[in-house]
Amino acid sequence: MAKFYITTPIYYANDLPHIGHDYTTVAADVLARWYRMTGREVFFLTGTDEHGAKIVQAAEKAGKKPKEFVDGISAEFKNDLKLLDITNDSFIRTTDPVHEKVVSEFFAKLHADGKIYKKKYEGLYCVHCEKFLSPGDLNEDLCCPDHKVKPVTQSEENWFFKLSEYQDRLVKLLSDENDPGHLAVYPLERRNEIIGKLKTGLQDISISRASLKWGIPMPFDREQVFYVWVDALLNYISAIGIFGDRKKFDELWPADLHLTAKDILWFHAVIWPAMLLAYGLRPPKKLFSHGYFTINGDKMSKTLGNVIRAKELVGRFGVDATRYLLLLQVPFGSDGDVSFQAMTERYNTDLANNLGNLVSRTLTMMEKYLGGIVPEGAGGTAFGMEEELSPVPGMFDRLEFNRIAEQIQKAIDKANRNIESSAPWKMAKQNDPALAGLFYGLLRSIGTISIHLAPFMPGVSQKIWESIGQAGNVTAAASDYFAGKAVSYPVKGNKISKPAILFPRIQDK
Ligand code: ME8
Repeated sequence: MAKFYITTPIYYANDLPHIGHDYTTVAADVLARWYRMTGREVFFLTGTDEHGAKIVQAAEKAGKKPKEFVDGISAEFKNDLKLLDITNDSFIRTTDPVHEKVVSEFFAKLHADGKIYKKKYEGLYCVHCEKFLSPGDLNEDLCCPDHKVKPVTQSEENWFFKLSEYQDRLVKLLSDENDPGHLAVYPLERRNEIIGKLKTGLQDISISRASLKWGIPMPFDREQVFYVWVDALLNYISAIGIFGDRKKFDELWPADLHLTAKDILWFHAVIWPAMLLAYGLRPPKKLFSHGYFTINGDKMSKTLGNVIRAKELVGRFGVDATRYLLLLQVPFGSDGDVSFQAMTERYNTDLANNLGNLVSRTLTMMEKYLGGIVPEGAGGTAFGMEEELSPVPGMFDRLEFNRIAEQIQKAIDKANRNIESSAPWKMAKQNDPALAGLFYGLLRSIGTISIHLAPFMPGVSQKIWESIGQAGNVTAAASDYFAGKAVSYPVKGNKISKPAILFPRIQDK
């Protein structure tokens, strides 16, 4: 089976990353872990986008040379990956020589094939978006609607890509599932918006800058550098060696899934596939664009001082809970508000009260009533837990992270309710012979829950798995479980070991 190739947008290295950026990466990591667990070989790519005017400005402000500046930011982004337990297989930087060579060679071919041309152009340029805006894009103050600053009139002789030639082809490959080059875009409402906009017409786009030095020089015109966006998009093929090991490239391309946020969907669903078609490559198979985080209703921004960074979340909740909480605030695909308070509430209800409590009281009572030894089992299933969690695989395929969490919480709740209704403290007093079966079922439930939580909370799931007396790795058990093989847990006679409190309650100040 071909490898599953999943990517995140490469992080723009003009500032320190915040949790909006980490959100996409955590989502990609959860999926990568899920696909590995279910038997796929995965190649998960992330990286940093390091050219363009905004980098020059930011470097100047920091009193550094652009390369020195992006080296620092790229390292900061890598720190976030470590902090969040991200298992990317590769990390690409657009200043890597191998990437720069790919950009040059890719466009040298488009140049030779007549797919690009030079023309004089005057337009309204927003330096923050790094793009020309049409008058219709401006808000009522004649400013860029995203950055609230007036664009500058810029006139340049630039190279243009004949994007307009791909209008019909793009409409077809985005809408027709049976098209051999079909690119599936989710959520469907955003796909429909893209198709609607495409049908109103497509302009050729400028792919070079004459007034900028910090970029990849064009091999056929030394006065110009490539526009940062076309340079950045090519990371998805430069990182897998399009002009290197062709076998590796063919194994991975077309990508199975590009994750993006909604603001950059046009680049990924229109410009990128057109560039690939022009070169003679198949577009990626699937794009999923997620929504935007706001903080207490406001856009995250340094000016407002409301930026939340991964370090603060991990310091407060720990890495596993941070991953869980980041993904579950809003349905993936929708916009939503995040706040420390909402995350703390969710941490206390889902993790401290529900999951933590289930594990803690089950194991405490096991020690008290059964000497901490796994008793004879009542058989394979436990409280219908496996049925309860059976929709989860389909939810992973549809990237419904918040629904997975709901499903898992329902399962935990069910096990907790079983404790309440069975009242093992009374059963123990009465020497009820059913006590052993009840605890066997609870341990089995806890094991099943940890298997399902493993892609979100790899560390905590492993701890829970070991606490019910299991040796080995929870992900290995999960692989067998999802392959439909019998997995033996809990194992009669094994000793359980109660972990330190998994999720200490947090008082919100
Ligand atoms: O766009 N909520 O990089 P980037 C959710 N370099 N997601 C957010 C967010 C928020 N508040 N803020 C940022 C770029 N993101 C380009 C990509 S790919 C060839 C080049 C998301 O650092 C953002 O939309 O500005 C994007 O998906 C990712 O973080 C990186 O954004």
